[in-house]
Amino acid sequence: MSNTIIGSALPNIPWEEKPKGYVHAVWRSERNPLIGWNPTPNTSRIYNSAPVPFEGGFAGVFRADGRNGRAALHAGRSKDGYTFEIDDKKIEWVDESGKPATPSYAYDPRVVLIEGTYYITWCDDFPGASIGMGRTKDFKTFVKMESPLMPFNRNGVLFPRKVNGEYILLSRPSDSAHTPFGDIILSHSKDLTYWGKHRMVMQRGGSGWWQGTKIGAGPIPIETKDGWLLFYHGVSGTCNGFVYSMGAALLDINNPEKVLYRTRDYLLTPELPYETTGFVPNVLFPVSVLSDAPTGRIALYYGAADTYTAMCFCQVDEVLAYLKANSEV
Ligand code: BMA
Repeated sequence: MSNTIIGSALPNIPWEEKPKGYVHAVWRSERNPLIGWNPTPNTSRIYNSAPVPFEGGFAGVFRADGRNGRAALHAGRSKDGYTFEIDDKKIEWVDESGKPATPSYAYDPRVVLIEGTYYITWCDDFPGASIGMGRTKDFKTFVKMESPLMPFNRNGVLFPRKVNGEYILLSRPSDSAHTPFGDIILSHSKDLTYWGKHRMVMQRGGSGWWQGTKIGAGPIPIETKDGWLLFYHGVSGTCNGFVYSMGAALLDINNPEKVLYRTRDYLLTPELPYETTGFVPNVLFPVSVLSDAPTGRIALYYGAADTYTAMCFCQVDEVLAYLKANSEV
């Protein structure tokens, strides 16, 4: 048992015990990759996706690259969090007045339940990379809301509750291409429409080269008694292109722009064939977490090699202890 996570119980969280002899704080699912090539007739790759608990099982918004190579968001469902039924057709968004509002491309969705509504953020076409924001209650009707921030921006991640009476959004200002820079910024809003009071949270760099080129928020932060646990991606530039790894940070609970601890070394980096080989080799991109407060279990979905959906696990007390003992802020 654990009383560290402040949140709901999720007794049906996908879970596998840490393999015997494995020494690190985060371990991969034995069932990876969970989604492979050509998962539906009209999609070639589904990855960087966001399943969440829904009606006793799971539902979510999935990033699917079509057979024309273009990225779109698709709705999907799962009974067990391991096997998915994902719509072959992309989500058709409507605006607040019910008019069609489907973006020309969309990718890397995050989904969070706030006060009974599921909010979705993604990388949208403004035109130009920007953060899209929308909502659903049933994963059938999706309403596109106002863009929270100006382009160029990506990796928009909402907090699961207001902090000091305001919604909080993490973002990563960028350019429209394969951005060679990037830091994590935080913005405040009273109504999810007007955003301001922008603050720097974390910058790329530090002694570890794995996060030297750019960083971006990953899944929705997990509320713990010690602070907000944020998993994030860190990118290293090599002569053969970018390498995406995963780290974590602990942000102050009432003042989340303040970083209390941050992993000096990566928690996971591309090692296995489904991470090092695929459409874009050497990408491990964390996007979504499930957590079970009573046990402290965390299951995290990540995209692998811009091709596969994969999962890894950790226990909140172990990962926080690692983070505190191996921190460089
Ligand atoms: C980023 C985004 C992600 C992708 C990553 C690695 O810029 O496009 O969707 O996983 O690059 O290619």
